[in-house]
Amino acid sequence: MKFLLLLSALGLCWAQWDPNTRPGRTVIVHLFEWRWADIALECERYLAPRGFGGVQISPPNENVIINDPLRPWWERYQPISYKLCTRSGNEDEFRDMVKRCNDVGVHIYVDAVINHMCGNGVSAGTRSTCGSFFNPGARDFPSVPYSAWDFNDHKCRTASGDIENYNDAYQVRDCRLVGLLDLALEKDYVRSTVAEYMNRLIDIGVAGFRIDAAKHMWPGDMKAVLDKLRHLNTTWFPAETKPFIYQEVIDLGGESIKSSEYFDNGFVTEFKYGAKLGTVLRKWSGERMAYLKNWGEGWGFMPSNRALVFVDNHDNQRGHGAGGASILTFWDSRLYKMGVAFMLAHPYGFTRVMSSFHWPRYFVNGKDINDWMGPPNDDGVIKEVTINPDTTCGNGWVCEHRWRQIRNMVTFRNVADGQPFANWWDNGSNQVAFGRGNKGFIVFNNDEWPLSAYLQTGLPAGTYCDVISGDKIDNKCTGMKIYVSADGNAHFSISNSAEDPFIAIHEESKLENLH
Ligand code: QV4
Ligand code: CA
Repeated sequence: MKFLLLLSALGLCWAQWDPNTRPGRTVIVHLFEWRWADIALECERYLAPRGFGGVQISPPNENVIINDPLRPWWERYQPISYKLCTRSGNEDEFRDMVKRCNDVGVHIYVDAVINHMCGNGVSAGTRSTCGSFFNPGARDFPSVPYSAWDFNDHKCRTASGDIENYNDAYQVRDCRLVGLLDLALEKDYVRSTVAEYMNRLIDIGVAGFRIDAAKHMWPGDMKAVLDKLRHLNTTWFPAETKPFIYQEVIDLGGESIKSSEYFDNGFVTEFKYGAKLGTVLRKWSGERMAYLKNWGEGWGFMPSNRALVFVDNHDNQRGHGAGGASILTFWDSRLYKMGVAFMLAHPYGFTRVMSSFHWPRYFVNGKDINDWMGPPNDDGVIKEVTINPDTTCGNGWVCEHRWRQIRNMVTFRNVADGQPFANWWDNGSNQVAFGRGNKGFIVFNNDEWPLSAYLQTGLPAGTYCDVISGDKIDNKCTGMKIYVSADGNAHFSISNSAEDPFIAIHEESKLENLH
């Protein structure tokens, strides 16, 4: 504790790198486009009981209303003001969600769109989700207020005013990303205005922020904003707690801008993670699971204590952003479950699970021309998330976070938290296994033939329920059982045609010996 006090005395408090989840909760879920009322319900009925640490929410600030195409999901990445009213709900509903989720130990992480305002091509008189007037052509956003002085038009050196070359760091920061009006974050007025918006959210009770388009802001400008942020609300957080910061920086290598430039501000999204994991599980480019033995920094990823990791995100699950065709999504459900399970079992990084909505993909020349489609809605009003008797979601919500294989691996990660990567085994091909100290063990068969092996699990002797094929309920296994002998060995048999060709066991899935 003394060390911590010293750190904080030196102003080196590590908090912006502390995810601020409750102890023993190690995973956040992105409830993409959910309404605040539904998130509050999900915190209470599902996320808290299942040990989720938090929720990344869609941008809560007023955005432009786009009608061509009709209400695309990406209209929420075109701010009009920092008023808390969007299709997900109004300020009262936002406050209610934050309080109810915090009260059950599930924290809220806000998607902060602070690099820009709406697109340059949006015409004046276009409506916005809170009815605010604005005029992009005149750079006039009176509800903030921002005026022409507050944008980078004068600073950008490209002919179009848009980013034209991602190898020129000046363009990437000072010009418009796909035409989005670029804020002058070198100005104290803009920094203070952005910080005031984020501080209002901190006072309401949020635990941290995803910084959208962080690559497009100078790290120093962003630090100037972060240094203006208050500590978290002590109703739910210890005094002097800083907000958790994770910055969206797409760095697959080969560009002028590097993720490491942003490490001093907080965590950074590691986009190589999902791209590489998808390639390995699809067995593309000669990749095989046996190569995952040194997964993490060994694969050239950023340090684990700066990495926000995910299998897919709201962009690359629909061909936006980075990752390409290798990205696994709910559309590829069998491999997707394997990928998410691998991510949640492996100690590398801080993990985020995606929770999506369905849309009717329609490919023309290999591109989904429906990639813009927004959330399930009735004439523009986002549909509520209904829960089916089998605990899946209805109304077009995918709810990957409620799939047994995924929610049980959230428990696995929580149980294994802090335990070392151990007992790696592979068959030189696509059959692998590894453990987490003496708390958990997982086995994958991604080969075209059965797996049958005696493996050292590192676990205490006993009968364990496989949490992939079932659950442990009333001290019984609804799925497969695994028998670990006194020396820690167990036999695993996995058919290559199994619905889910992987097995996971952990301390809490062990049956009690009832004498
Ligand atoms: C169009 C033209 C532009 C033109 C402009 C004129 O393409 O050349 O200058 O009109 O106004 C939408 C449209 C896009 C349109 C733009 C309006 O798709 O065609 O430009 O609006 O300017 C999301 C979507 C974008 C969407 C944007 C704003 O992905 O398609 O653009 O929201 O609505 C890079 C970044 C990374 C970014 C990623 C997508 O480094 O930060 O691209 N990811 C984040 C978010 C992402 C969001 C944004 C950033 C922008 O995850 O969801 O983009 O906030 O890799
Ligand atoms: Ca910028």
